[in-house]
Order: sequence, then C-alpha cells, then structure tokens
Amino acid sequence: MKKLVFLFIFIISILSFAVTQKTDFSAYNLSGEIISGVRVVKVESFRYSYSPNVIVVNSGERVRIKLSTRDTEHGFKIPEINFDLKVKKGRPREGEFTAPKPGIYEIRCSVFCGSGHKEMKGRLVVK
Ligand SMILES: [Cu+2]
Repeated sequence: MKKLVFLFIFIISILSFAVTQKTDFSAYNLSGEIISGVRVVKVESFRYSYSPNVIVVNSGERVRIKLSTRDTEHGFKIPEINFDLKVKKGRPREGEFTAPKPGIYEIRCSVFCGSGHKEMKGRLVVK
C-alpha cells in the first residue's frame, strides 16, 4: 500500500513538472482588446488576487494595463520586466510595457495590503 502511495505521488510530481514546463501557449486565449495597436487589458485588484488572474499577451506587442482596486491600495508588479503600477480605490491607473520573450512571468502585489499580501499573485503568459 505504501508503495502505491509513493508511486502515486511520484506520478503527480512528474505531471505537475510537465505542466509547469509547458512552453506551448497556443491554447491560451489572448487577454483584452487591441485599441490603436495596443493590447488594452483591464485588471481589477482585490484582497488577495486579481481579476483576471492570468493575463495572456503576444511577445513584442505593446500592452496597457488599466488597473483598479475593489478595496484597498494594491500594486501590480512584474519584477522580471521592472513593471510596477500602484492603485488606490476610486483612482484607476494605467501603465504600459512591451511584452517580453515567451514565457510565464509572475505578477505580485507591491503594496502591503494585509495578511494575504504575500500570496497575492497572478501570471503574465507571453506567447
Ligand atoms: Cu498587497
């Protein structure tokens, strides 16, 4: 029985590794809409996540994030590309960046917003 449990855990580990290493992003639907050549994506932040939580863009395109917050002040930071946008309630803000090379980039909150702040994350998928 123990052997079976270990085998099961082993298979799950291999599968999750395969999923995180996946580099074919063709199945992801692109986020937002193109306005004057810029991909405009509306993002709402809240304790402790983002809506949408996964943002999908094409490599090399200009991306504009229109950020708002439902509750308190939050940030929308993509450390790997040095992008950071902070927002206060009732005062939406926007910022632009050029999508980097294909890959998955972490988005995290850059303003301390409570007990779940460290887990407030999203993903930028660049295909
Ligand atoms: Cu936060």
